[in-house]
Amino acid sequence: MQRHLITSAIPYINGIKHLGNLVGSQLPADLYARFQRARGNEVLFLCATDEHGTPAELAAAKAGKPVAEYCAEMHAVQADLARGFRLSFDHFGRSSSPQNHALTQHFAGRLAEADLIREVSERQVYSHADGRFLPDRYIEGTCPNCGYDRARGDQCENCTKQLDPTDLIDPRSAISGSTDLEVRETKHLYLRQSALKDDLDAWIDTKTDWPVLTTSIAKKWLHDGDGLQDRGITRDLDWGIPVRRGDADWPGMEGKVFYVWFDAPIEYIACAGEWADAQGGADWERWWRTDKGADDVRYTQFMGKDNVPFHTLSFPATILGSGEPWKMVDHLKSFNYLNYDGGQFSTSQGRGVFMDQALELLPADYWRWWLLSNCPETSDSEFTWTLFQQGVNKDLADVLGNFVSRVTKFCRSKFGETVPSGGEFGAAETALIAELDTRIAAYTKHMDNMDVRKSAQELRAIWVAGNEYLQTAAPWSTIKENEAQAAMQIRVGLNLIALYATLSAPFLPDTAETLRETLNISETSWPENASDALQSLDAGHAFAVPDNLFDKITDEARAAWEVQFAGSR
Ligand code: B3M
Ligand code: ZN
Repeated sequence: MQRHLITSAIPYINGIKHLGNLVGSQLPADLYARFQRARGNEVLFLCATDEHGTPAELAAAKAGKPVAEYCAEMHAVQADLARGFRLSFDHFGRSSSPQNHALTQHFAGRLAEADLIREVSERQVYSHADGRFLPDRYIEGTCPNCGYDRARGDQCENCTKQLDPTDLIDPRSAISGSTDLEVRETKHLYLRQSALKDDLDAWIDTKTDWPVLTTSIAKKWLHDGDGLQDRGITRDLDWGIPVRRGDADWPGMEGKVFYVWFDAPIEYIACAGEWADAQGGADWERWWRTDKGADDVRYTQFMGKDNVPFHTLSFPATILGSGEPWKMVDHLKSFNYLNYDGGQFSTSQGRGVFMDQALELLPADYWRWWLLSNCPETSDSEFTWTLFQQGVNKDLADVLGNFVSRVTKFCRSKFGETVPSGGEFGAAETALIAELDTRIAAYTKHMDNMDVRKSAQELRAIWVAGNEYLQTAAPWSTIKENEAQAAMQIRVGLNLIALYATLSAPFLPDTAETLRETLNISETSWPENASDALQSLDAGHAFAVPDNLFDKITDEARAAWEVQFAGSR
């Protein structure tokens, strides 16, 4: 039995996530976790909300609520939607948890002891009207390079030039619009990543099975220009984890908090502590400390491509720098972007379909199937209502749903609602078994490798194989001359449904559950071989005919949704 630690990038707290966010980390992570559990492996699957940083503060202010209250509410909302999409986290934690406070401060203390933190005096823009220092991207002004009048303090969106806030002409606060700004001296802590460059380089070199895309991003940051830069890990904000050195105060750092990207990945570890506490004291260190049993854990992270540098460099720098035996990531699965109907999904512009809206339209499995089978794996991919309608109607309704309906209804009408007896396997069944053996092996391999689209294609092919068998065997004709043979054919059909329940469960957990209830079977184990799998339901076993598994999306519904989602939320 293998042990799999699986984490999804933790979604920001400020608002409900769109389908592009969902398919870029949480959903494929869930697919993998469900698959590994189904294989009989031990899994700890963790996710959380990322609750610190300026966006959280601003969203709370906009909602007119204290930040802590806002975060607690939004965590509950996101947890509820995660359940709605059947994301099977062992724990859905919060980066604002006491466990993460303690652990983040612990890491900072260890890094300071290892002389990996230095203090830097900086000049930063303070806004009197807002009563706060402004992060670079919350300062707007005119670009000195191209004259664009809405350039941000970190970069000009128009000409892409990297900027310093002090470069901007006529700078103003992007929060209030106020021009009453002042440059003030403030002190911050920097993590000396440059001192860890060789260690990181050597560690990345051991990751020979990582996609080139991932290692090349890491190598670029390590070697381009002046090489890996030290990173500010503190901020002048009210909301966040107070800067401390372990349990001790940090003189000169009063009133400051750690930068959100410093504490967010540490939450992967703290979340295991939250999980353990919620279990009444389970042993979480056996998942995270290589000196306490985690050396045989395989750790996989899922994330969008923009998160890769933080997971290949910043977080590993924190761990390596601590000098403690924490488990480091083994495999890192990253995704490109899902676009929405010719543009981008956008939280700030409310463009696209958001998780709550999706579940109001259709059950989770429709979305899970389409999103996973079209996920932006090797390149960006696109959601359109037409593509969505096609995928759902063809794959789910015509192939899987139709198969289940035909087999169960035919059986009921000719043999009643029990698995019929009689007949022997012949050439058609032998051929089906051979095809299934090949395909199940391929499917299992793709799932193990996290090749999501290939997995979906193979699963679809397995459903198609059943349809083709049924079409060729044609029990509705066979029964006219040879009832025993028709009984055998339909028995194969019913066993195929049981097999589909098992194989489809990682993609379609609710449908799998319905199929198991229909067939009156409990949790099934991953098939060893197709021959046994097709003989798992004995003659005489009672079943029920399910309601239609999937409704087709009509052209009217599609057209209405296109209009409904054309504007912004
Ligand atoms: N919250 C960004 C994102 O959701 C950030 C990920 C943190 S992972 C430690 O894409
Ligand atoms: Zn510009």
